[in-house]
Amino acid sequence: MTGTRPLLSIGPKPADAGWAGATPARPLRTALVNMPWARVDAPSIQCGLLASVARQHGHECEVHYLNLRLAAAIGGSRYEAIAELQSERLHMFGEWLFSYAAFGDVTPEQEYFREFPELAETWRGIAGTDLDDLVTFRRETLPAWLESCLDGIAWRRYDVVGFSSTFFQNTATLALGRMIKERAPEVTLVYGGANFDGEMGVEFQRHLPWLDYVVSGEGDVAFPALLHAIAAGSSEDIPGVSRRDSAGGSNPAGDSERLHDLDRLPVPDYQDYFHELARLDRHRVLAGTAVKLPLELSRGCWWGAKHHCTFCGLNALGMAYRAKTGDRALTELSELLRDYPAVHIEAVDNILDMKHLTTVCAELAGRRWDVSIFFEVKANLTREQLHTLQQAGIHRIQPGIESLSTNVLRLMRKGSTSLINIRLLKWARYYGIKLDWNILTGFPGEVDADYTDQARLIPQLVHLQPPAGCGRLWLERFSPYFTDSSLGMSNVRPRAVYRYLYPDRLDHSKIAYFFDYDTAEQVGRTAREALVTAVDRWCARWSTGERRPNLFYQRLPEKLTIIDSRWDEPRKAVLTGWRAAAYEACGDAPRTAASVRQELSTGSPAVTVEAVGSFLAGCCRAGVMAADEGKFLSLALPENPGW
Ligand code: B12
Ligand code: SF4
Repeated sequence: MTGTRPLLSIGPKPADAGWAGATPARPLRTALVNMPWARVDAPSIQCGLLASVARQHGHECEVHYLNLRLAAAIGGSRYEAIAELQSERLHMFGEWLFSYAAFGDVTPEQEYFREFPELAETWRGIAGTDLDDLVTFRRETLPAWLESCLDGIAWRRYDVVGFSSTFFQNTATLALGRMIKERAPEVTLVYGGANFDGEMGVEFQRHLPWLDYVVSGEGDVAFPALLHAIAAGSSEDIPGVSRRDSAGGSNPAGDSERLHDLDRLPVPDYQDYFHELARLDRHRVLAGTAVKLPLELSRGCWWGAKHHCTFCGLNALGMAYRAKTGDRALTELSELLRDYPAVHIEAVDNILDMKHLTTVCAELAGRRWDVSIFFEVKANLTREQLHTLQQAGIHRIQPGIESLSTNVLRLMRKGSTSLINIRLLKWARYYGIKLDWNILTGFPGEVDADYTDQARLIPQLVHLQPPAGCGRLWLERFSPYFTDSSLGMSNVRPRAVYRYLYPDRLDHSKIAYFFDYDTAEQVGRTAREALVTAVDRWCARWSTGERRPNLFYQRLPEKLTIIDSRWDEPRKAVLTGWRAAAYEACGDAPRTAASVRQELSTGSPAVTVEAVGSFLAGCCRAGVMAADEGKFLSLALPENPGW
């Protein structure tokens, strides 16, 4: 807990002091705003949660989904194409589009186009027009749309308007705030969200006079405390809240207090999202995409609290793991599914709570709801655990695989190995669980062999789900690579793109989230290209409409038949006796030859460790088993679906 002074209201639990609905001096009329380019196929959990919190503390609160309005105005497909535009070179196109409305000319458009020439083609794909039209879209269409937002909502009727900003919502958020302040200076503006954490929020506030308050960190305690203070006319310091002082400067106040008992959070209210969707042309807004309901069961990261992955931008202060109880989690999930017309759930947790496997997931498996749930998980889940997830309706996971090289995984402190990651790929395929994963490269300390070994391994894995791609890691604020120069990143500086988005009066090193850096490059081009080519080929095998490559085995009396269609010429091998048992013994977890020999010893005392080791090595040469650091993992899946 970062806050030391008592907050304005007194809660029953000392650990979460400040968390309670003490009656405010007067109920405030508040609004929260979700700006472009927030996704349109899901309500905002930030706004939905803080709206519930504000109401719980006696204030009125409405959420304005202006992202949906823009999608309705320009068409959902075009909106989504801009919002989802990914780029290895980080052009932050959506942010650039609204930066003119926020700040006027920062740099001439032509300079941005010179830095990112690929955008001409991208824009043609999105809008079918040229760069002149793009400039008109930026200078006229979007500012006019913001004017319509200004006119279309009676902002004056609110005491407080709060903007939530994560990802590429920032310039739109800043632009509309400035316009509201010009028109209705009496309305108090509060900014929060990941884009305002730490020194970023302080720097924005120092230079942008329309930011009355900025909340850094979690808002569940700080936001209602701030509303109570505004209602009471108090200027008492609140941890995490920086306020514009009378001299125009800001008054930084550290990080906000965190709620320890997450069961005490209200359920997020998504009504305003569905009302707005119903008011607008739903089909135009969503362009055929299904609505997802965000669900939060935990905060922080139980792995990162012990071993912060070197590239991970989660704020170390927010790493301490807190989770809702199983009962509360189930109640919340039931309420969401009961109250809203959606069957897709997306958990926003950084990592699944292992306790939830035996509580929430086991219970869900019994309920047999027709839902589809997404979760971020740790890659070391076992076959049984993946089975539980599948039965619980968790059909898509992001397992943080990041690499198939044990050395690289060590460099990133992932706590996983090549074989552990392959095991996950294997059993996820067996249970039909879709994976979101990538191969990351560029970690200081990598050597050629880390790349060439992966390139050699990949052709044997083509029956498993490929990564979305292979790309260099991004240096993120708050990550160990950012905070600890001994880890190998030097000359850390804001990514080039920021100078096209924000005026110079803001110190870009204080507002940037993504950074460029120098690092001693040890990996040669040939090794790098070998890996990229192997990944591309793997992806291509899965993207064609043809039959996917397969590697499975049939279990029959006293034999195991391996059927392999990963190659042009399908192959078949029959294993008998202890060899069949040894192959299966390496199915669920990586095993050493000695431990396999031990398992076999009851039935086949005559088999030596050497014989087992030589058989397993032969399986590796045949491409039906993978080995790493003295352990073996079989690659074929059982054909029998009933395991
Ligand atoms: C779920 C998630 C995703 C999901 C879904 C994202 C989505 N589109 O909805 C997926 C997996 C797709 C994803 C992808 C990415 N993500 Co992500 N993701 C998260 C995650 C884990 C949870 C966010 C969340 O919903 N939390 C739950 C809500 C309730 O908490 P909250 O956002 O912290 O909000 C609290 C406070 O910020 C504050 N607050 C928020 N708004 C407001 C407003 C006011 C007025 C006030 C007072 C307070 C306030 O109060 C809230 C409640 O306590 C966060 C990490 C984290 N734990 O926060 C990263 C995070 C948001 N992601 C991040 C990043 C960088 C990415 C990626 C670029 C990939 C990457 N390199 O990691 C992509 C980009 C996606 C895109 N749209 O472009 C960064 C964002 C940085 C930034 N400046 O915005 C974060 C913070 C993680 C990190 N540090 O690296 N992500
Ligand atoms: S990368 Fe994932 S597992 Fe690692 S510290 Fe971050 S959230 Fe935790």
